[in-house]
Amino acid sequence: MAIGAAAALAVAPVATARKVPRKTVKVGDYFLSPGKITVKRGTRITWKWLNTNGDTHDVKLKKGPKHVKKFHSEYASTDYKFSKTLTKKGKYTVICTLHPTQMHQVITVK
Ligand SMILES: [Cu+2]
Repeated sequence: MAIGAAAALAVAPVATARKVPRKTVKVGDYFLSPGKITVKRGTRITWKWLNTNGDTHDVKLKKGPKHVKKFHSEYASTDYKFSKTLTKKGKYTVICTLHPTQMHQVITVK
């Protein structure tokens, strides 16, 4: 079954086999890394909390393109992930609300 499915995928036209672009961002003690990124429209961003963190962090959309709904993760220290697909072009400023001066990030969606 799995082999058959793989074979079917292999012969499918490239256009239908296109995957959602993904990007992983690290959430560490007092940093979001990378701090500045540019991605394609429709990219699914996953913020991944490092397992070495001692402090609690969150991820919040502070400012985004017009009509983009603000998002806010849970508060977590380790072992947590939060994902969002960015479908509108523009600039997204993301912060940790507990450490906004150290932990901020600008994502440009093209
Ligand atoms: Cu923080």
